[in-house]
Amino acid sequence: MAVTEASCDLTYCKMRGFASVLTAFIKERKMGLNDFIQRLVSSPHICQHAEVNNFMKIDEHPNEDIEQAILRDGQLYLTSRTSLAEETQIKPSDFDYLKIIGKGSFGKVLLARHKETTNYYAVKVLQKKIIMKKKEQRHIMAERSVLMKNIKHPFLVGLHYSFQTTDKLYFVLDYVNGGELFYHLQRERIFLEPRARFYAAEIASALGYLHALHIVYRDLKPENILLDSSGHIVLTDFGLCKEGLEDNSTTSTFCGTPEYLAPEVLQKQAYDRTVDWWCLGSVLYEMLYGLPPFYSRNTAEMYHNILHKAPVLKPNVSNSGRELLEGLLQKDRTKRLGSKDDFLELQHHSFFSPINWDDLMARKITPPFIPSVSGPTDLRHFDTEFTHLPVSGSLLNSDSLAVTNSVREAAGAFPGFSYGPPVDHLM
Ligand code: ISQ
Repeated sequence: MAVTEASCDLTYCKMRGFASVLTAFIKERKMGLNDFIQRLVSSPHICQHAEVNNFMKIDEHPNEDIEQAILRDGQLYLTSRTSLAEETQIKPSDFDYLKIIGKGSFGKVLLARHKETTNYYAVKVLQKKIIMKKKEQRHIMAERSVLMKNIKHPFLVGLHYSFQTTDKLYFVLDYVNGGELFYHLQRERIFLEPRARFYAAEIASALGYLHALHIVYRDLKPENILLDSSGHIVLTDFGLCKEGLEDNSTTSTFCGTPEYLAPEVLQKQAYDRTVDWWCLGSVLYEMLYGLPPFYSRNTAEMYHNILHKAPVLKPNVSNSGRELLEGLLQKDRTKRLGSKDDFLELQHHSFFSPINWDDLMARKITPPFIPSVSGPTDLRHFDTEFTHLPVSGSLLNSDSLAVTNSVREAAGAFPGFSYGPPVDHLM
């Protein structure tokens, strides 16, 4: 059959039309699938389901080049493990480890400089073995997934990467060196109200943001509240955050330090996001009065006070300040300030009336105090108990350790942990 130019054009047009319809169809299906998977992976309850795991292939065949869903910069990507590893290619030896700046039961936080870019980071290194012994994988994976949940807020520490070696997990975080808020509070005993208000407002806005993402911080405590070099709040350590709490749901795991523990947590009862408003009340109380609200050197007495005593609110704090503390330190969480409209209730409280919340979020409010630091390597605000410790060489050559059974067991216990931004966003 003779093919005329016109019929060829027609066929071509038809083909193009068909192709574009097909492309649009595939795109739509792909978006639908992405949306579906995104919902799956952002819900820990659903993710734990065997069939969902099977579908996602998250826990199986870790060395195979299978397609999997990853959330990166809030976007869902379908990729293969090997290509992710190749693309991310971030490893311990990419950094110079300069000092230890913090230490906890699972591992340590180090000041590190990325060799290529010379940018500074706080690298949190956790020992898999220890996490596994304490059966804390779920918390740690929660920390990673919380940090990855497209969390970007001016007063929350940012995650740049997470990666793992056989025996360690690494979080590459924003580095801030203004010191712990309570390091400054201890030096000054109390803060005047405008200063306490500024910090409480920045903390509240970070908590309100997390709540909007169905995340409960739960363990707000002095060492998790840092200042950056310009004097703004940075909340760290999402290790004990609880994810996936929808409006009506509660959870009842217990851990944390006693001073700021809400009565419901202390009693191992179910709790919800209002636990964070209790903790904020405790922080604010300590800033204004110089001690935690129910403090006693005797821990049993402190527990008793938390459960049964009203907070002592001496009149050296303004009426609105005392009223706010009373609302936040309400033992019955259903009556606590924030139990109905969450952060909105705090924003509208008279104690915060001098705060312009839009300016606060835009970091436009000048901090009441600027920590004196000469540059990124100025560690004067970190505890010398840490900074004087030698940086262990095992950070670099951890994978050459003798492979014991527990190391072997720990090695595969954190599938899907590693994370890195696209190459053109590196650092
Ligand atoms: C960032 N900068 C300094 C110290 C830190 C501690 C924990 C997490 C992040 C940090």
